[in-house]
Amino acid sequence: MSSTDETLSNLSKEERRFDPPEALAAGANLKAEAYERAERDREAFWAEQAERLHWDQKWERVLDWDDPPFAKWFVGGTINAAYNCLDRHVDEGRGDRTAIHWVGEPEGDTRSVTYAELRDEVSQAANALVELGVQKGDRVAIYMPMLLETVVAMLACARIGAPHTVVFGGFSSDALATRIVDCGAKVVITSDGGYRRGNPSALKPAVDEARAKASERDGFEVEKVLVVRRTGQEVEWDDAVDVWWHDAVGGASTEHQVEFFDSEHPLYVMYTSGTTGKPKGILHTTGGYLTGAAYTHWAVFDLKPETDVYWCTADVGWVTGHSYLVYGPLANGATQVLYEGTPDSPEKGRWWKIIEEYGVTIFYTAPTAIRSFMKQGREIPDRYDMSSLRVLGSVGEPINPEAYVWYRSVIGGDRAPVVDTWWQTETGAIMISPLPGVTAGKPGSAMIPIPGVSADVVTEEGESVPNGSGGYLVLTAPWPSMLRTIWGDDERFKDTYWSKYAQQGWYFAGDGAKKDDDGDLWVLGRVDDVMNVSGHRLSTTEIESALVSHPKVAEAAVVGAKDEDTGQAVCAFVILRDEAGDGGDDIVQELRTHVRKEIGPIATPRQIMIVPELPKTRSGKIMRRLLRDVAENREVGDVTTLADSSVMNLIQDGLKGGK
Ligand code: 6R9
Repeated sequence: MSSTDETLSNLSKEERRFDPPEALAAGANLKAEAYERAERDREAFWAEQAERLHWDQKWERVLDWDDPPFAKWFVGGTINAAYNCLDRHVDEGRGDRTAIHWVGEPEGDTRSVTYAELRDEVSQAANALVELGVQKGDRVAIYMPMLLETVVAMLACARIGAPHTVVFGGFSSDALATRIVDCGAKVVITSDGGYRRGNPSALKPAVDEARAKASERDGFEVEKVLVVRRTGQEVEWDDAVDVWWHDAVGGASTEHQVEFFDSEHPLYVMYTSGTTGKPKGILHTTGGYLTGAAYTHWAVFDLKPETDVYWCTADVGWVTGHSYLVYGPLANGATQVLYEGTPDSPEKGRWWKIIEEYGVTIFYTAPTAIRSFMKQGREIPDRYDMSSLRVLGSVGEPINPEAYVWYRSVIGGDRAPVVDTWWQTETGAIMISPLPGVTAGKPGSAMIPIPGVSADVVTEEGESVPNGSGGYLVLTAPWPSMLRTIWGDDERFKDTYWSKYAQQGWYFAGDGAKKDDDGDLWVLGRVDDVMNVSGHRLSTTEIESALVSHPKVAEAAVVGAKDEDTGQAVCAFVILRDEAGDGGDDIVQELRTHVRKEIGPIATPRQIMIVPELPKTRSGKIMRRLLRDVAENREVGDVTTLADSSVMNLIQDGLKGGK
């Protein structure tokens, strides 16, 4: 047996299965029959999903795929995303339902708004934007913390047909300037600052800098900056450009005549990093995107809008915040929590306290957060009553089996199923996931595509791999919430996603995946995270999971570093659990032996470095590129997209100091 085969069979040795709870299965929104129904007539299935929304004019054709890869969905239909997220609920008698329980970071600083109240505020903001000169088709950049006004700003843009581009508040002024210029944003919406880890942190100065950079570097002039007052900190003010939100929006009328746009009207541009330095502006349009977001939020989380309290911890500056904090839940009339701050402020149990206080029933977060809670130990969550939870979600990277089991058991009380949801900025909505009332969950596997979606794992040549083998993950049929292009760069759009399997017309996701013996999918991470050691393909994720399954390990990141002998060698960066102390003298050897035992000799790390932190982006993805720099003794590259750019110093200082 080759080492690769050995690795594969180790993977499929995961024998734990978790059946859906009986009550959940009995009352599930989507039942097993949906898979077959969708397969029989995919377009009819999607048309049925689009019926969840209000269309002013119904479409004439479900899908126009005459000029691939440029898709048009629900051709001829007219729709307004903000109307669907708000007015429709009010018109249909749900106006008094709480839309959002907003929880500020400072304790006691909370505000809950109903659908009717939110509709009024969005109408005011829409009127204010029109007053500032924003018209249908103009782009608006949003650079905000997690405030109610952030959601209001996004929906106000949607209401008037001005595509928004939300830039994560942790990004630098440089990153902001690049995005403003790339999509030509006329107006920027921001705030004086926000609260993080107990302190106000400024945002407006970065907007001032970005505006100056855009002007000096590219001759691009931002016309207006709309500023929400959140922290009350001092801000520089340019009367010709800056406008206070409370003046412009607060003083506007709550009456705003809604307009319905073509189904393919641009809804937003979300920038995501590519393999080159220039970020890609992923374009999503209205009808198909909203259909995908609403359907998946309802099906994958089994949402019951009358009784559920939903909470997604993602930042709105990330696609998950768009689909599963704004558009999906609001289109479905859900009641949800929106939390401003960090998980450990003012104390480590803050998230669990919020779950207890608001009776959260559906909770959606990222594996990186779960692993950091594992590191702190179960005593903290155990202090809170989280018996309200009935479905748990995971997104952003593969969830290690140990983290999955911990999540299900400690947070979900051995009761709530975990849905491991695979998707991308580009896919707009969840593509591969268990269904909580149907699937027997398997720790570490995202299982199979949801009804309506068609995926496969294929070889370089495009042949479907047999069960038990790995390859590239592809989506083999168009879906409504698919990206329409890269803003201003159709060629890059075709090249990046559609050229590898041009003949077959498949979407290349850029992820490696495997099918286990049952045909269930295991997403292994980006193809560029796949290492090649002595000609054997090894996944960083698999070795990370092996490390995390050791009782002393909290988190691990693995990279392939250049090696004279083997091409690449496995280098691991490991954070130990608090209770493991410094791990003991033999910790490195102990971990190497553990990996060898778990996966096989070929996977044994050449080097294991014990570190205090790992470099992560705001969406929780480990920036392996930077770790590769350390492993290959290079100067560390660009750190601007890190959530905390001082982490690399911590790691390097730690390594110099011993171990
Ligand atoms: C939603 C989001 C997309 C990439 C994707 C993959 C990784 C996301 C995953 C997962 C394994 C999951 N990814 N979810 N890998 N299992 N459940 O994360 O979008 O920021 O565009 O990242 O994230 O590598 O290709 P985005």
